[in-house]
Amino acid sequence: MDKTINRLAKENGEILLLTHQNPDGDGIGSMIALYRFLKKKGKNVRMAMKDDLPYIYDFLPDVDKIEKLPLNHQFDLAVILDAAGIYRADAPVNAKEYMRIDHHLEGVKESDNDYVDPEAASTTVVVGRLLKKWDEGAIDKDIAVCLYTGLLTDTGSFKHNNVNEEAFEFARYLTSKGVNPSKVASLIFERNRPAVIHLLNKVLSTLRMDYMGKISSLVVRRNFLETTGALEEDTEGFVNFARSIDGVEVAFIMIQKDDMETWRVSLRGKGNIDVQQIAKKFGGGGHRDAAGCRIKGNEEEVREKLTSAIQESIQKQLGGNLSAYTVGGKNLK
Ligand SMILES: [Mn+2]
Repeated sequence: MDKTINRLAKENGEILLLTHQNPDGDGIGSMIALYRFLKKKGKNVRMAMKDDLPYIYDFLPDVDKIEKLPLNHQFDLAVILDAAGIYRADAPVNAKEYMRIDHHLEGVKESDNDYVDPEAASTTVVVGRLLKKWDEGAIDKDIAVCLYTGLLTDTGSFKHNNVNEEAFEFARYLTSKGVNPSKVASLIFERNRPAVIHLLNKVLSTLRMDYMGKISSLVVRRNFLETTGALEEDTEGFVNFARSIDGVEVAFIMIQKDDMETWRVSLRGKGNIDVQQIAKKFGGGGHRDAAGCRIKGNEEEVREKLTSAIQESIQKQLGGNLSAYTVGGKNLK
């Protein structure tokens, strides 16, 4: 952590902050929090990402300062937040030096100054530690709101099994800095457009249960987006409906991309199965309970591939002891 602070503190050139493609609350929150802090420290800093800002995060400060990748410019230092490596920016990034601040399992070592802790509930927890150590007094309400946003979204509103003592301690701390938890939650989760609920209706109708109800899956076809007028980013969190089913060990949602043959897959576990291992088989990654990957093929092929890989993983990870781990699942239809 000290190395990371020292490296940032001594940089007097141009710093670029980045996050991953399909940015989420943790990526955006940690990027803006660090941006505002570095500005206060008099640094020459910019932010950029490849995709548009999901509108649910439009209440965060300085979102209008986020530039679009690629930038035709060389920076002195590029820092990617909440991502397994600079490659996750998914666009060319030109800098003399690279650095990574993150909480994902595994990933690329960008420099000796990286700060990665897979035990942290969110990247904003990691950034919070850095900022507190560097200059606690510079953490104002705006920075705290950004940090809280990452904590809230990456823990699934404090429901996922990455929630630990530090997560609550950090939430308490940010509240003391002026964050209103109810207001932030409402801004993020309670501004759906009717189109999103119409989309959800279509997606839920694709529900399929496999392997004695231990695997559940959902599909988002491109035409669902077209007919409802909803956006791909609106599918955020849909996979949790599949996960919420009694007896399910692994849930996934597969989202069809523009080219019609690529599927963006989100996998979710309930603590017993490490879904990051499954995503890894398809070139993806993530965390124990939440991971993702991309697979090419037609809908049925991809769904089958995933289902059999998950089944294999459940057998391997739980052995012959399936019933011992699974509560419920008796009343499945
Ligand atoms: Mn994260």
